[in-house]
Amino acid sequence: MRTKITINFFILFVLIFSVPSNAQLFNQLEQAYNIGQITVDEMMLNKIYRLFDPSKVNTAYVPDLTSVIKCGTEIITEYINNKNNLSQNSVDIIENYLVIDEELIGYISPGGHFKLSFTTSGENPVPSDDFDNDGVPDYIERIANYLDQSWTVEINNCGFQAPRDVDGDGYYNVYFKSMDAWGYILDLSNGDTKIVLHNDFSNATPTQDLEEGDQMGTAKVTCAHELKHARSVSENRIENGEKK
Ligand SMILES: [Ca+2]
Ligand SMILES: [Ca+2]
Repeated sequence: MRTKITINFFILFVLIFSVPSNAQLFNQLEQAYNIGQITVDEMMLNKIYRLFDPSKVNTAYVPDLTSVIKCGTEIITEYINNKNNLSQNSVDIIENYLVIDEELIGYISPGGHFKLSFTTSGENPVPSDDFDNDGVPDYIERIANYLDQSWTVEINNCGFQAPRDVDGDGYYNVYFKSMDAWGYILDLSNGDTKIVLHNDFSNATPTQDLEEGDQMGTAKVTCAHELKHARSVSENRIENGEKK
């Protein structure tokens, strides 16, 4: 138990660095909803717009368009929980942001736990630099190593429940998207999850990771954080009596 607490504290400590919380970011928006000034559709759409397309945000309610969102999981989960209360038009708009409709290249992490699906062109390109000339973008190889390291610590060493894979092929799926968050998990209706990470972490904030630097240091912490969300979903469902 002490190890679990130590690791969770470490992840939280690094991630908190100089980034406003979602509660701070959406304070005025939620107040407007609570007093009936805006509908649930307007509230949810503005949160999703802030995550994926800030140019569409109503700045009367969300004035801060520049701060990064450290984790979008809370927003995505709120959408899924509220989906039945939203108009079909709002659902269609939001689902359109969640789809990654591009031809993707697959890469299996060296540890064999993850399948990273990416593209180096289009709307969500990852950096294509390949200094070791092995045909795989170095960005993808580094992210794969961060994910494998997180798996070793959280699943193998600490004994947390492994997250459930979306397609049952044995590799946990990871995607990349251009957005204002560093990452999020998508919790599908059957309890399977997938991780979506920022496509290049150009929105990183200063970290204390001197070895990796700000950009990849933020990526490293985000990999651990989103894996924590993913395996928490599995743990909660098993605690509720569902099968692994
Ligand atoms: Ca490479
Ligand atoms: Ca899979």
